[in-house]
Amino acid sequence: MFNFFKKKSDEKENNEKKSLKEVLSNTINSLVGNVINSVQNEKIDEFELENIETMLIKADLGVDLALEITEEIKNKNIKLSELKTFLKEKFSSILNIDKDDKLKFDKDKLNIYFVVGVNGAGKTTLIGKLANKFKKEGSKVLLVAGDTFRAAAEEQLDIWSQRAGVDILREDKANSAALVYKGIDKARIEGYNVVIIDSAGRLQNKFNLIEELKKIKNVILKKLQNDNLETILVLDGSQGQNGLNQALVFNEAVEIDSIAITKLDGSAKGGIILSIAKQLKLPAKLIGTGEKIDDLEEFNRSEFISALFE
Ligand SMILES: Nc1nc2c(ncn2[C@@H]2O[C@H](COP(=O)(O)OP(=O)(O)OP(=O)(O)O)[C@@H](O)[C@H]2O)c(=O)[nH]1
Ligand SMILES: [Mg+2]
Repeated sequence: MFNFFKKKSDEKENNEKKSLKEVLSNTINSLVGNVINSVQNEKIDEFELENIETMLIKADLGVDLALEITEEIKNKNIKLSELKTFLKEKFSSILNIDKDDKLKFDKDKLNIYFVVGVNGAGKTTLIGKLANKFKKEGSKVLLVAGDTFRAAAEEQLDIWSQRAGVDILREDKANSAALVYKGIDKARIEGYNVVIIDSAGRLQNKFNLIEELKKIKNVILKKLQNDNLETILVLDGSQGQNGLNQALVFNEAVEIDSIAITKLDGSAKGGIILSIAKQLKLPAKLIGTGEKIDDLEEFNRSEFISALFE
């Protein structure tokens, strides 16, 4: 079997849990299988080059990157028998940005994760899964119900906090920036080592909402001591290239450190991971593979490449 991502012991017990290679099978087909299968001739002709380009765009690499790759195949005169190796090297170099693909974490520090993204991307679910992971690893975890915008958002986070067995700071009719301020104080005083901050889903074109996110980020920065801070943008992996535009807007507003791609179960649009690495030099660090608490994988570049090509 494909030993794709490190198996946790409890995963082995759960026979129903799919391997990431299985979860990503559609993405793997679209990024590699379909591209290679669109070529028949050892010397790739113009028509086949167009097919390759179409397949890469369909795999959600984005037009620019698809064009760049197709041009390179043409200019370097890559043959069909060399295509797989060429793609492997190309994808590896795109992912090989100068940033760690592990979440920042230091057990002796306060680790603050600020989670942002558009409505329905999967922020609150991801927070539940992350809380569970940190709790299991022995951290004292506090969730901050910073989504004070949508009705029932705090309730939803509360349910996740109970599932994960972690604490939550929530307040009715709270101002989100003020609540975050309190949350960080509480964490310091009461010795938490992980704080995960939920935020309201923003349409990236809603000026006020983006301004509020900036306010929260500023509060966090002001409160920062010798802590780790990671601002995580959650993208819906079934939305493909839309994610790139979202990433641009959010990155400009709150400076994103890493990307979590949710709903990659069943999606063929995982190419977005490459396109964001290429355009924004931002690493994917987490992958959501379902709606349950354990449906979370830590992204690892080299294992992703192995899964794609081996
Ligand atoms: N299949 C699948 N569904 C997911 C995943 N992550 C989240 N979902 C579902 O996506 C929907 C939205 O998730 P939420 O976590 O509420 O999204 P959100 O970003 O917090 O949404 P807002 O609070 O409205 O902005 C829910 O029905 C989740 O169960 C995933 O990895 N896979
Ligand atoms: Mg939410």
